Amino acid sequence: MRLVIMGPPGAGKGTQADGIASRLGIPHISTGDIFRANVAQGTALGIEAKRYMDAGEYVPDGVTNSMVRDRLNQADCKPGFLLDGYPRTLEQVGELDSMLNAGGAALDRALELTVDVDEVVTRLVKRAQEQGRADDTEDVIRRRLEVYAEQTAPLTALYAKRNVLSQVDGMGAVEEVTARLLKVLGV
Ligand code: B4P
Repeated sequence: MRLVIMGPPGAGKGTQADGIASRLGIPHISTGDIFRANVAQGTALGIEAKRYMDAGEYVPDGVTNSMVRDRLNQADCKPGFLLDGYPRTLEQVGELDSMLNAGGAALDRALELTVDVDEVVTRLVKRAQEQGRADDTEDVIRRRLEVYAEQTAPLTALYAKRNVLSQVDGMGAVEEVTARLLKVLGV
């Protein structure tokens, strides 16, 4: 299965993607996790990405697209993958299409987690207290939500037009949301 999971910051993408991908036996590819690993290792990619992430902005498409292209070309992605946090812009959608088309494949499903804004802010403020992520301060959270609304929310209409979008309620306990996602996927 070739899947993407979308939703605003704090919707539970990373949380849910872990469980779903291991259940399906496919790799969970989180662009946010890859950027954070690079930041932690102090690579050139990490140094560049950190500037944008700390401000709540998206990392430029050129950087993100080539990183995803390299990852999807690895052998473990042959049977499928779950992309978490990619695509986030119209240009990234086009790039993903061309990466898939090159291998004669297409996206099976785009899962969109829907949540209330108040709930998202509560979750991220809690994570800030627990993990101290640099992009979980209140100002940056607000900016991330704005960037999501401007650049990423419109992408769901595009996937709906292609008949691959499934909207799933992301409110409630983690296990309840997982059960809803698995039901939509028929597993
Ligand atoms: P991400 O790592 O994708 O961060 P995120 O949007 O905050 O989602 P995350 O997966 O962390 O949160 P989750 O909802 O699971 O991106 C970070 C940054 O990287 C971006 O701002 C951008 O700068 C850059 N970036 C990444 N991809 C990019 C791209 N394609 N293009 C350009 N830039 C890119 O969980 C949030 C919290 O909620 C957690 O603490 C979790 O424990 C909690 N939670 C989850 N589900 C819950 C539930 N049901 N109930 C209660 N709490 C819950």
